[in-house]
Amino acid sequence: MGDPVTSKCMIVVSNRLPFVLKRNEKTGALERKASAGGLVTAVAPVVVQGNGLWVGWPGIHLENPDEPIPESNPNDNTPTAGLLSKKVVPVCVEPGKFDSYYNGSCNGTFWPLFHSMPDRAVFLAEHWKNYYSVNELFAEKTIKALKSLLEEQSTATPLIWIHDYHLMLAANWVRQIAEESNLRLKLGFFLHIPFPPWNIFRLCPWSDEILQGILGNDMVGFHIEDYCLNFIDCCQRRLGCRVDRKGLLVEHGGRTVLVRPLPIGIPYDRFVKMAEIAPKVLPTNQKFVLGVDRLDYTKGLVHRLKAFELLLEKYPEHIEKVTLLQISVPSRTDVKEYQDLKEEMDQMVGRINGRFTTYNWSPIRYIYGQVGQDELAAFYRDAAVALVTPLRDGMNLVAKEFVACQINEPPGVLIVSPFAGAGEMMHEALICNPYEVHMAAEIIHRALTMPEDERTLRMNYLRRREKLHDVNYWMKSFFKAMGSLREDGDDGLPT
Ligand code: ADQ
Repeated sequence: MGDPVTSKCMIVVSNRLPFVLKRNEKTGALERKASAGGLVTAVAPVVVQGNGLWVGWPGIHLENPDEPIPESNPNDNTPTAGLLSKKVVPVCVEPGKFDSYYNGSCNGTFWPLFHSMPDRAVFLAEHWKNYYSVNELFAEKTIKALKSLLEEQSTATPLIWIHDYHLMLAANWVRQIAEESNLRLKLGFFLHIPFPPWNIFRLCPWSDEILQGILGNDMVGFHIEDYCLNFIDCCQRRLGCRVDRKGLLVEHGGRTVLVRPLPIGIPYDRFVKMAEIAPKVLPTNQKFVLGVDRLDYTKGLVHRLKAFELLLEKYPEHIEKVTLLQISVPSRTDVKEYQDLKEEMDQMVGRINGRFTTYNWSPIRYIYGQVGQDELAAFYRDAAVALVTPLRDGMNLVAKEFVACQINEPPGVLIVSPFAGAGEMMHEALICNPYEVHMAAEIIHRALTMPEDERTLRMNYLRRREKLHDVNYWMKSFFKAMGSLREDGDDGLPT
């Protein structure tokens, strides 16, 4: 969609930098390693092309926090290629504290709670204390970055864009220090995961502080309106704020905070191009049902395998003709729940394969690892069906990437869960409640046997919507919501 959006003066603040640093075992030198994940795919190109800075944890404990960040490798073709080291501000946290903040609070408390899985959430005052102080540290680093940007561009009003549930408290401190030091800024926040309803959110012992922290921003964005309304409801019921549900506004501390649904998109044209040139990797003598996910309990992977097993049981005509290709990228591997999930997946794949494998076919091909973007595009392009069946998901970029890569005629079919943000808007997909595995098996069968003209009709609508609402559109919507899109509409730069 047109030229990419760039920003004159923007600081992105997120838990991780858009790449991680690794130490070369032989030379001891630091090297960059690309990360998988929604945020990087979406935001990195914008910071690369604009005059921005990125504040975040470098993925490694640096004994010397001033050790220079290496430049990207010349062969790097990831979204962060071209992000110069001077645009990167690492936040170094002592390992014990980081573990408590990240694995304890972020992944142990907020991830399950915000995905409406409170039984999995652990509430520990010690983790909260570290969450609090790491957020404070991020705020201090952000202020430092803000000062350096203002020195370079004294006339600009920098836009600070804080991301996700790791940093829900940071805005308040940034605002406070900026006001004391008379610094200009605009603060925006985007939550990449769902915001839960009041009856779930209220279980958090620190709910007031979280709401107050988020309300330190001028604008708060969520993927869909449901999450906006949940947030507004919590502000009213917990803090007693005056709210406007229609206008999506919350009054707090003498300011009015804008709450906006900003559904994230993907770099659509880049995926189409990748699909056009990626060599074939899948055999053509059978149909592939594709799953691509981080290995996470929210993604509904165990339910998915069960549904596929039921499909083979109920419809044996698919035996030797259809294969489930499940690609799971390792995630949060130090957390026990994730280790348990890996074990469960390994066992299930083994059991189902043991049950159905014939001498020339196995029902499930399971890749536990990250795959390259070109290979991923080829999988998306050549799969007959994509199974995007999370139990709960903020948006889900895989559904969108699959649709973008569907350049073959006739196209494949997207199956999506109504509990993903994507399921709220990709109406022409087959909608599948992942909890009822028998129904899910029926829907996979329906997708595999859908007439060509229906597939084409559905996919055309899906592709059109994703092309229009791509990642540039998302960025523009964010800038517009911040009231900082240039009036002349020339280049979409925030002023
Ligand atoms: P995630 O939970 O990481 O993101 P998702 O939106 O699906 O989920 O994004 C995953 C990204 O990782 C995709 O771009 C995908 O291509 C890539 N990926 C996944 N598995 C891979 C593999 N094995 N190899 C290579 N790449 C792989 C969070 C929220 C989501 C929200 C995004 C963006 O949980 O709901 O959509 O942020 O806001």
